[in-house]
Amino acid sequence: MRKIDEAEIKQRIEENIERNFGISPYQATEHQMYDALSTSIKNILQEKRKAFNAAARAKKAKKVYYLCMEFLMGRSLKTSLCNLGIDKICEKVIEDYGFSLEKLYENENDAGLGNGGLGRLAACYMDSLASLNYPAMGFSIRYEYGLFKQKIVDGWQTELPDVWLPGGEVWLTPRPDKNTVVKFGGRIEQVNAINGRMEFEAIGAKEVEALAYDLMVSGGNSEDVSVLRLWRARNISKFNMGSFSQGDYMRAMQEDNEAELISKVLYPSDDHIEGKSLRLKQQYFLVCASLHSIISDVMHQTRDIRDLPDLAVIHINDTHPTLVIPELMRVLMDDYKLGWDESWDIVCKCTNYTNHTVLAEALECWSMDLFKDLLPRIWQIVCEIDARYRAKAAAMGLGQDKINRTAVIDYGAVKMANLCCIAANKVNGVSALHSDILKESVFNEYYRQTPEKFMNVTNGIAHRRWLCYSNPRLSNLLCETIGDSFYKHAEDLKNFEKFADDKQVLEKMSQIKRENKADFANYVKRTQGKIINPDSIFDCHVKRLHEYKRQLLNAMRVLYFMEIVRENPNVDFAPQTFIFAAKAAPSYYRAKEIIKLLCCIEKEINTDPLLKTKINLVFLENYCVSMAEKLMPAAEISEQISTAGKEASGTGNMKFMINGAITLGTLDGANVEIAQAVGKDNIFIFGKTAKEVETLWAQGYNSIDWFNKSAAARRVIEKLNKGVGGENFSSLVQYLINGHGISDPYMCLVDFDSYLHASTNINDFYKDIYKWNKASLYNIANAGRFAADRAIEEYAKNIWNIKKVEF
Ligand code: 26Q
Repeated sequence: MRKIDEAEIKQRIEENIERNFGISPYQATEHQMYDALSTSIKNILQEKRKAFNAAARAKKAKKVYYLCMEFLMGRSLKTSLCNLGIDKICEKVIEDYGFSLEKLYENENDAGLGNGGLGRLAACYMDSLASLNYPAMGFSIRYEYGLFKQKIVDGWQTELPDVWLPGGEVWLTPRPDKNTVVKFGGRIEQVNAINGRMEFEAIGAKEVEALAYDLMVSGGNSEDVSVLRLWRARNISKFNMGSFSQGDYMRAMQEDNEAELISKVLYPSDDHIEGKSLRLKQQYFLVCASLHSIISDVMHQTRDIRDLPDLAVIHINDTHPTLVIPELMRVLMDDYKLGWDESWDIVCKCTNYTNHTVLAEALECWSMDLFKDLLPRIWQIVCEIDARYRAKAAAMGLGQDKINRTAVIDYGAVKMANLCCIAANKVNGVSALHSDILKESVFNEYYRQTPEKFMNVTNGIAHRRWLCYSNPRLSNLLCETIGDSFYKHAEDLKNFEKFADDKQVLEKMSQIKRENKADFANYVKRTQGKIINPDSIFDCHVKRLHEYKRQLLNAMRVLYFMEIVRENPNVDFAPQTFIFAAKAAPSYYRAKEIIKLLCCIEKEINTDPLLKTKINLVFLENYCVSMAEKLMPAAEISEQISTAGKEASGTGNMKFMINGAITLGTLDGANVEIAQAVGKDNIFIFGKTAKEVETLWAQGYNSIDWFNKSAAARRVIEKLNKGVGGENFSSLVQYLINGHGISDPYMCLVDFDSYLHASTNINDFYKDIYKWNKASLYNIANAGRFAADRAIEEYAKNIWNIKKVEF
């Protein structure tokens, strides 16, 4: 890495402040200083990227193009400084100008262009790709508004727009040279080509301009910088002159808005799929513009489009960018004049698909009518893919039923996951358990047809961001004990096991956790006005709100503890703070009702002086990446309690683990592998397994039986019936035991007693600080395998077949 010194940083800052604001650094406001430093860093990254690109090109290196509708990047300044290794230098420079670097960081809005796990995973992978010197580019949409800001009003979630621009623009570089055009609708006409080939033209299609903005993602102590290209939609024709000349001024202006709507806002739901035309437009917009970039990138290096599979591999992250399959077919056939078979062969070689869910309601389907109208040429191609698949399946002897279930189009709907499984070179799940479920049930038929396609890559997190930079105290202790090699090689954390019986180290861990908890308590007080006791156990349940993640089960547990303490105020119960944070999809009523319940529990506790000394619950508003970075280092218990078989992987579980929190969880998603990694003494597992859940379900689950079996559950239900914090929750009682149709669909009642039991055990365990810290140490020491670096190495080797650019 080229050395960047203090003088260079100063010079760049001074130039930027002069150019942008016409002042000297000593006259700047804090925000102007933030702006100037960020611009300086962006420029450094751009220069690095240029050099890396030149090296990659010279080697004709194959590049991965990662397509995803979401990238939950969070803040850039701190990570970039740390990754470049210039945080200390910058701290000094900024102090010389009279500012604090820590405070400067707070000027940056989170780039919240994602809902949760899927988008954050994409962001972590960009970091690792750059850190490991793999040639890579990400593509997404430059949403004007990211995920909504959550405000709790009287216990209910309300949503406010997340205005991250223009502030966030500092990190974006407009790339007018990369702009392109995306066409929607129109009528497809077959035109006679000279050589007798069929050729197609879209008549009357609406054109939308895609404007490119690049965001640089630095690697940790590496030569590479990844680029995330974000597309913004703009009306191309500027104004419909026809409408103007007819005097229809308002209509002309309105049409202008319609195109721009495409990149206006991120869809805020990650559970059920609404077949909205705007969402399909967003997906095609992303795919079409990105593919244009990919192909022009490749055609800079070769004259023959047939070289595409040697130079490019496209990743379809969840089904949202599936349209890249038919779009690439269209480009190869219509623009490059290849035949069907040759095009199909290239498409199959170039595309790979990761699945992130097995929930039936989250599998993407599009209505045929919508599809046909919006994307007529793509529709033709999808029909042909469907017809050819059906013919092939029939020839293989598949029954009609199976053919219908596995084909692309069925019952007037286009099934995106099916299209991916048919076309993609590799299909992978995101944890061992999840990948097995894909093979055994959801994609079983494809697995039988093409077993070699199916892979597992267990998710990983950017450990530099989530450990080294978020938790400097723990990082320093690690450096003092095992050296700093874990920064580049997360597996080296394993060496920390040697200190498992070192009382000094264990005591230091206690001290670090206590300091981190105090920092977090201050942050909560400052930003949310809530008081939490840093001497209580921090038990954390933070993630999107969803029935399957069972925040309701946790709420039931807290209600039960409240009853116990009320009944016997002298009960042996170490003070505990239950920390919740979660956003609910705006249209998901049940999720909002659960937030309301949590807020009512909080209220009830706060009005009971006795209870308050033992139990505290806080619901933190507006959970986001920056909040998570402050919470993880302070967490002691990590709640990972989804119904087994439902959480594909989870990644929060890994962030907690690497910061020394102990998991209280079910055998679901990556928890299974966490349990294997740390051993049964260092994790608290409870509840039914995925297989048991499936069997119970198949037998006809009846929640009343479980209600009758559990005295504790009856007590909680009674409490819910009486009301919490002065509000009535009988509808949740209905949901759990008297609902019409299926009650308690995520089996809270089944796992309740076993959850209580495990909670009591973990609390007893906490009483011995050496035992606790030893378990915590084993968690840290074995978290290396959950680093994104490991996941990216697996993708590179087993799925993408790409090589690092060596220097
Ligand atoms: C689809 C169509 C229309 C509107 C929205 C969507 C949509 C958007 C986001 C559907 C799903 C998502 C996000 C899914 C997600 O975050 N899944 C999580 O992915 C993580 C990374 O692999 C896993 O760790 C989690 O287990 C999984 O739930």
